[in-house]
Amino acid sequence: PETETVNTSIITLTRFLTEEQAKHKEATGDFTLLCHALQFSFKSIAYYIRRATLVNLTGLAGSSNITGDEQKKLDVISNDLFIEAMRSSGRCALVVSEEEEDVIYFKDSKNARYAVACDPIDGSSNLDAGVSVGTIFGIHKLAEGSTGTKEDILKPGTELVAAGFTMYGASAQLVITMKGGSVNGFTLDNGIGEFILTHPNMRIPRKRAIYSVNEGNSLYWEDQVKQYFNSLKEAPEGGKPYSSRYIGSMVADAYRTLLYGGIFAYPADKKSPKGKLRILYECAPMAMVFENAGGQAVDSKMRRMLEVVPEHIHDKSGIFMGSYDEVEKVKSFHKLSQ
Ligand code: AHM
Ligand code: MG
Repeated sequence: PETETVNTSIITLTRFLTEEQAKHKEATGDFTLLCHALQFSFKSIAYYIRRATLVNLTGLAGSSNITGDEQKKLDVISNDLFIEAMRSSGRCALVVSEEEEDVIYFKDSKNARYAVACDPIDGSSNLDAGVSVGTIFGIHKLAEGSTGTKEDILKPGTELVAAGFTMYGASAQLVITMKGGSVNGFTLDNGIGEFILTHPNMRIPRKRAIYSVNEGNSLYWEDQVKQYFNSLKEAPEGGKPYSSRYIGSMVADAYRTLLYGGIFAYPADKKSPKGKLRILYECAPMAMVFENAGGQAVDSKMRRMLEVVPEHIHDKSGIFMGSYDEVEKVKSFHKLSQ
């Protein structure tokens, strides 16, 4: 009879981070500790999302349940969890969150050298239907001698020391990349509560006939964007048109694009000339993941997304990201129209 073989040589995120730290002689362990705090917040958010419907966490914040208790919406809880994890790590000087109007400074974290941008629950309009959502994060290092100011985070994505996201889907998937490094994917094993390295050195396929965009906005698109997407619906000689896939949670759409290839876009348009997605905690971290996996990410002016510098913490941008060749095609349509 066949005996079940158990793989005992697994790489947990904890082990991975420790081994990464050992590669850098000058490392103090601060970054590793910060990542442990991130890991904790992802596990907690994943846990709450799984229980959401059962414990009445869906719906609007501010509403109350039968017993009159104040109910918190999941994105409020996730935001609180994330910020508390960053504060208690002692390694984070400031946080920018989609849920907070202003920068949050942790003045008690005297020796903190990092600044973190995050969207605690991206795609929250999907939450109540149980559709995949995610957390996006980007980590910057403070300037030499700085104790943490807005300028430490209003930087281009090229300065990010690490970035990634967690998708809460059928399982929780964590994707992380460090400056100049590869992209690694981990799956949360709920049984043992550990993120396990399941997708080492992720590489996005060079091309794939899948596009992901909210086509309901096409009325407002610029001509070159219309022409580009229309071209994908034409069948080449002996071939087929592209397939369309749109979840409406960027993390889920981006994760699929990373694995299968294709293009994800949220272009700037006549209704939203600056686009919808936020540079600091949506566009730049994703762009870093896509570039480090061999893909590309550009804004609606076809500038490299990672080089775009936000003026304000919640600044938005149009974005096209995906397989290398698919983004080249987007660029060629924009050149044609100039
Ligand atoms: P959110 O951060 O408020 O959830 O908004 C961001 C989300 C992205 O996940 C997704 O790509 C986009 O908004 C979907 O927008 P739309 O509903 O306009 O297609
Ligand atoms: Mg968001």
